[in-house]
Amino acid sequence: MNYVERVLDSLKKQNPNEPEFHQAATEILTTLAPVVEKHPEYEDQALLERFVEPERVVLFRVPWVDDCGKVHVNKGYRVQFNSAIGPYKGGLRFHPSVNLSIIKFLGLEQILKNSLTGLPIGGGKGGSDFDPKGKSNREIMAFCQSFMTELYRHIGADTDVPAGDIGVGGREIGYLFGQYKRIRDEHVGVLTGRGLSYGGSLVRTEATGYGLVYIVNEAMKARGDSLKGKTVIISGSGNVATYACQKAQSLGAKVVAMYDSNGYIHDPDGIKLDLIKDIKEVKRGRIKEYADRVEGATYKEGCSGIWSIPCDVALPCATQNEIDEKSAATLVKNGVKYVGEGANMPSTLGAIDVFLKSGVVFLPAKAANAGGVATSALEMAQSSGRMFWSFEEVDAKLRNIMANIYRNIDKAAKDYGFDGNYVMGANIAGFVKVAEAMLAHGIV
Ligand code: NDP
Ligand code: 2IT
Repeated sequence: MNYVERVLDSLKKQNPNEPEFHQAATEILTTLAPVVEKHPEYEDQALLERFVEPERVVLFRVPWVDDCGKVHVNKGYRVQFNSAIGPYKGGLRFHPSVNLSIIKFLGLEQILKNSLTGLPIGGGKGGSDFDPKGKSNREIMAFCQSFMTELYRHIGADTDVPAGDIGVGGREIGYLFGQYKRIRDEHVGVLTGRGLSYGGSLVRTEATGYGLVYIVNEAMKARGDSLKGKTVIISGSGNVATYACQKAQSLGAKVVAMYDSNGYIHDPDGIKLDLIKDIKEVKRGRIKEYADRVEGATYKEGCSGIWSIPCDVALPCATQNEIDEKSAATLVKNGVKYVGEGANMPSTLGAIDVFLKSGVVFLPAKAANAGGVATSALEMAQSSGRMFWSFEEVDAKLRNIMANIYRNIDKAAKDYGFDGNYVMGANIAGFVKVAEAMLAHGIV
């Protein structure tokens, strides 16, 4: 076995029952083989072994009381994975599926994503198996306050800066921030995605979806192509999906399908985004309602059917492993040309293989959805500098960051002889900087 294989093998033995973590580590490490070959000092210094082991894992109890007076207990997590290039940075996910494997896969991905932004942020991730669906505002607040009553001692504006992810948006960040400030008596940039009235940044809400479309657009431009007139499918209907849809439409694309965790809608005339926002953001309802309100639109139960709708561009923006090998093959058969991952690890290893072998332009999550965390880092900069940039300023910086990411992953892929393979390009470009910093710090 070579070095990479040995590290992967031992990771699987030491961390059994963590399939998502194994999947992310496999995707990353197998592409790093050519880098490791060039740098024998990595093996001497056990760099890969250190890279895949989180610096710290915090697991805690989150007790809270519902509106009927019943006491509940959830699990809370924060994985502080790697702080070589900056303070730990990464979102919090509240979803019943959350477990250590999922938080670790997200944390590992986050290290390289954050490195790709070119900004000084390390990698971390956290969350809870708490299910926000159907909960009252008071219950959400009670949960967030209890969660922060433990988390506050592990985070800080220069230590670890959480943000949102699935199930954690502006409302939750507000309650979490309020409790942190009350306990610590500090009004600092300890969370990003804050409201504009208390230190948030313009564009952070839109950033992940906008950034995704910006990088897809870069890849299209490089091929003399554009989004104008293209048919697009977007999975999910949350934060990332909504703003990916808005930006794709503003660049002339026709988005014809979206979903939530129950099923998908197909509107051949083009999705009316205001209606989606009203149903999902304002009423926190189900996407099914869209088909009741729009003539010509249809709703189907279940999610995977969405990938059988023919499209030029597919933007998975919901969750991990939403595109398997079979769905990938269907997309290819129906002529998809570009796939941009808004969600984290939405394609299985088999699906990625299908896309790469079919010549689809595949932009992997750690590059394609980095606009969110990049804008979080811009929020941190504004907080530290006690400044507030305009929408245009932040948007221009985001656009520039996404264009740089595209250039860097394209170049890294070419430099290592894998032209157009952005899985290789993103992993290598992200890793090299982290590895350099880790080596400089000695054995820590
Ligand atoms: P939201 O909670 O705002 O939206 C999530 C969307 O995905 C909802 O439509 C939800 O459906 C759907 N969804 C969630 N879980 C499942 C599931 N198991 N099966 C089917 N559909 C599901 O989250 P975000 O938009 O913030 O996050 C979406 C993805 O983007 C995640 O992978 C996240 O890690 C990633 N991401 C987010 C960033 C951010 O800034 N927010 C930055 C980078 C990546 P329903 O409404 O039914 O729950
Ligand atoms: O997956 C991600 O990059 C996020 N959920 C955003 C993290 C952040 O710190 O803004």
